Amino acid sequence: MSHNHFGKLLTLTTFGESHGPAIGCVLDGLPPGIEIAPEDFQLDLQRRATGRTRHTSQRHEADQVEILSGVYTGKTTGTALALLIRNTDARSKDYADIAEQFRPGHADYTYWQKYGIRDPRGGGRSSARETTMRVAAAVIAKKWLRQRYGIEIRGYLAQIGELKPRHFDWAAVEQNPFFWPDAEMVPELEACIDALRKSGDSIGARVDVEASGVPAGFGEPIYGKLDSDLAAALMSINAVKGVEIGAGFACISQHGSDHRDLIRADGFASNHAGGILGGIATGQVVRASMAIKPTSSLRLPGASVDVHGAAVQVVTKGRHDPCVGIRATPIAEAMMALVLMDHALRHRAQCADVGEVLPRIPAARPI
Ligand code: EPS
Repeated sequence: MSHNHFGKLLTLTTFGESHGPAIGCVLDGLPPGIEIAPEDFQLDLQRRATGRTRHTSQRHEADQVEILSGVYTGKTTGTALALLIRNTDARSKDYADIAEQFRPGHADYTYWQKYGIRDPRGGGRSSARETTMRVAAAVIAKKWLRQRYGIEIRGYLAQIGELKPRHFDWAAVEQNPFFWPDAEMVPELEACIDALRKSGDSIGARVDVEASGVPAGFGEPIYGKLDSDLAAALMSINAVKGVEIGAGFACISQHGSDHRDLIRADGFASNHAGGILGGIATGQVVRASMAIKPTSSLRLPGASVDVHGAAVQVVTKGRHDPCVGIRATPIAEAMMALVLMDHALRHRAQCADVGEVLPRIPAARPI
C-alpha cells in the first residue's frame, strides 16, 4: 500500500530519497520502437533543476540519466524502462539540528505519524527531488505524444504572490528563469525573490499548463475521467494545494449561458470546459492550473515540537527555494504528459476500431 506508482496502461513507479545514493524510476507499458538517448533528458531536467539561477535552491546536481533497461539499439523494447540518477550534491549536515523536530507546514510530522520512522535528510522521500524522475519519464511521453498525435504540452508561471502577468507572450516563457509570459516584469520578479531570500520567507505561486492537439475521445467516463486523473496527478506534486480544470473555481459565479462553450460549425466559441466534458476530451486545448503553497523550510523561527513533544522554535538551514513554483512548470507539463499518454493507450486499447467520428469541431481560437 505504498503508492509509489500511478497510471493504468503506462505506469510510473519512482524510488529514492533526496540524500540517498540515487533516485530512479520504472516506466512500464511503453510501446516498442520509441527512439530514446540519454541526452534527450537533459533539456527538461535542466528546466526543472535547482541551482540554475540565484532564485532557486543552490544545490547543484548533475542530473545525469542512466538508462538501465528497456532500450536496445536506441529504441524502447516494450519492456520496463528503468532510469537512474545518482545524487551528487546532498549536504545532510544541514538537517542535523532538525532531525528530531517537525517543520511547521512540512510533511515531517505526517510521515512520522504514519511510519514511526523517517529519513530527515533533505526531507527524504517527501523532497521535491523526487519530481526529477517524473520529468525524466515524461520526456518519453512528450516525445511519443508529439510524434504520434501532434500533441504539444507547455506551461508557464501564472502568478507569484500577488504578481500576475500584465501581458502574455508565449515566446517570453522560455527566455527567463521564471517561465513568466511577460518579459517586462522579470525585474519585478527578481526583486520580489531577492527580497524574500533576504527576509528568509517564502511565497506561493500558480502554474498553468495546457496540451494542444489532444484528440476528441481521450479520457474515460465516471471513475477514469481525464480531468480526475489530471487533477490527481497535478495534486500529487509536492506543495500543490489546489487544481483547477478550465474555468475551475471561476465557474462558481458564472451563468450557464456564459460558461457553456457554444458550438459553431467553424469551431467552439470558447473553452471554459478546459477541453474536457464528461471526463472525455473535446478536441479543444486541455487546460489546468495548480496552486503551490509557499515553501515550509524557512530560516525564520517557527513554533513546533520535537519527537518528544517538547516545544521548540524550528529554524531550517540549508539551500531552499523561496518559491518552489518557479521550478514547477516542467513538473506540471510532465504530469500532464504522463496522464495523456496513459489515456492515449487506454483509448487505443478499447476504441481504436471506432475510427473518426463526424462532425469534428475545431478548437476555439486562443484568446
Ligand atoms: C528540497 C530541499 C532542497 C532542494 C531540493 C528540494 O534540498 P537540499 O536541502 O538537499 O539542498 O535543493 O530540491 C532538489 C534537490 C531538486 O532536485 O529538486 C525539499 O525540501 O523538498
